[in-house]
Amino acid sequence: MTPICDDLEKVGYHVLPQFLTDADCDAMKDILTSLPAEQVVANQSGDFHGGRTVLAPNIIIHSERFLDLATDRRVLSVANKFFEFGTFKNEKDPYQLHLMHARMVAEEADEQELHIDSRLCGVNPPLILHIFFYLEDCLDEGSGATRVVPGSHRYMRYSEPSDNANAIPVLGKKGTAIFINSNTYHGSSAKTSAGERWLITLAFSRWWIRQPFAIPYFPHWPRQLTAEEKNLFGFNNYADKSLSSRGLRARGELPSLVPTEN
Ligand SMILES: O=C(O)CCC(=O)C(=O)O
Repeated sequence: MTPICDDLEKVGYHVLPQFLTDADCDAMKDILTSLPAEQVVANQSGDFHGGRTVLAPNIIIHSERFLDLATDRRVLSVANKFFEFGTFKNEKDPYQLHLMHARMVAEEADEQELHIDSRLCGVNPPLILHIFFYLEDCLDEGSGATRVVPGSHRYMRYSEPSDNANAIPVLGKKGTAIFINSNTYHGSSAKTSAGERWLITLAFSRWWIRQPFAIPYFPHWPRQLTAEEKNLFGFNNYADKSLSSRGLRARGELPSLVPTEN
């Protein structure tokens, strides 16, 4: 995993082809396209995600396949290394699952504004690691491929329209994984080709960052979680309600109002 982490440090991203098999991609896409309408958000023109795009949030609760991807050893070994700088020597569980969602870009969608998902430009030690998984081939201009601005993870400013000139599309077959330091400017490119382009986003953040979705509070997981998975998903990053806000244990067990079974 060293070349991946070297690239994450030097240019802010690394592209790994054939991370998922075609069969994995097809099975995941089948799950996503069968989600009930209330589980997906159709974005409107002017929304952050742009018109002609769909977002399926919190997909981890929909299938063991997504759970397995979020806990994939290959992914976690990159995360272990990525978060090493900035972690105290004896600190346990320095990062947590931040989010896992899917995004569909339909024909004639405009390019997405270049942005950073860490929300803090140029921050180092890095705060968040994103991994994008292509469920479709993105082999040509017009296929909606993710664009990245190499080196922008170090910029002490936010993206501007002029950065578009330095954005390069990540062309790759379905199954490609893009590991990206979440400071790196990126966004999908315009889609002019026919059909839908699906992508899964998986992200990990340092344990003290608020998870944008209430991941440990989902009551119905697709399967029983292991203790290790509960740690990874942030179940132990919330102080118990019986302790003061700066209590003896900064990282307590989940408050008892949360169902502990499954
Ligand atoms: O669809 C893509 O290629 C990138 C998506 C993205 O940047 C995001 O959802 O924040």
